[in-house]
Amino acid sequence: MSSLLQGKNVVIMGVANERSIAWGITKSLHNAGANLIFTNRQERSHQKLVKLLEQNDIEPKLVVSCDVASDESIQEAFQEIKEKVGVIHGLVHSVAFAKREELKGEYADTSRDGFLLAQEISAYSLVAVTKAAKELMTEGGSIVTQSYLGAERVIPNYNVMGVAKASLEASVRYLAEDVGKYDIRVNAISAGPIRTLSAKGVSGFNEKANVIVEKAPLRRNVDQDQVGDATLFFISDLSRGVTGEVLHVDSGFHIIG
Ligand code: NDP
Ligand code: N5H
Repeated sequence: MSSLLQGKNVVIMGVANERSIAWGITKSLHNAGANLIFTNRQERSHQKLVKLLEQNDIEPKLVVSCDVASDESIQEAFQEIKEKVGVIHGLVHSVAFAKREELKGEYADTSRDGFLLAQEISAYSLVAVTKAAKELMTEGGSIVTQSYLGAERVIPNYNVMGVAKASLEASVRYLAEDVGKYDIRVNAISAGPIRTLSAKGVSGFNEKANVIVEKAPLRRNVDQDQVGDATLFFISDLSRGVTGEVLHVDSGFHIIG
């Protein structure tokens, strides 16, 4: 337990179950004393979240529904947060989606639809929620999103999602410039492979996780708790001099040629 985030209100988007990266983040931020507000898209995730919070004795400030595909849904969610919570100090964006059939084979085969969907849910959503959240961050704030190495390098099967993450990381930089004048920071974490619901059933996951154990400086995979603690650094004042950054939490894999 620490008091790094005592009295701070932080919105967490993207807990689907106990394996979610956003759940690792929840534990780290809760242990640092933050008041937490959650958003879910699916009813199933909402139910899992409520159960997890109960089991872990975490009292949420608020749980609201939010589908980032809809401007109306985003507006309604942040309006409710404004009315029921007021000022927020942090926002964790841990949301992505691509059609399963676009996550294999050749990137050249990506459909127009599939490209736009991946960009909309995985990259534009950060722009839309930053716009909504900044209105509530009247005391300054910190926004953190989740990326992957496929944004920087060609990683087999990651395909359309790699291009969406490249767009997400560029958005982190442009947004950081826009909101810096309000003392709001925007950063990303680029995590190594972690077995989550999203990762389930996609081709190539095991291979990527095995390579980390073989080749990364630390010779082990990362977990949700490590991403949680790195996110705590970004949400807290410990990182007050850092914005527009992409921090690799990947056992050092990205430095290996
Ligand atoms: P999860 O499946 O646990 O989380 C993905 C979340 O995205 C779900 O909670 C889902 O909500 C949410 N989501 C999808 N579409 C929408 C939408 N339209 N509106 C609102 N929420 C939506 O997987 P992860 O924890 O792995 O993924 C979290 C982030 O981490 C993603 O950005 C992913 O790309 C990134 N990442 C993951 C890595 C990994 O190896 N797992 C590595 C590096 C980055 P719901 O369940 O309600 O549909
Ligand atoms: C190189 C790899 C392995 C291949 C690529 C995986 C990419 C995964 C990302 C997206 C987010 C997965 C996804 O959208 C799956 C959906 O089509 C189907 N799943 C769902 O609908 C579930 C039920 C819901 C909860 O999922 C979502 N997203 O809403 C990359 C891996 C080594 C690392 C990795 C897994 C990265 C990443 O970005 O997640």
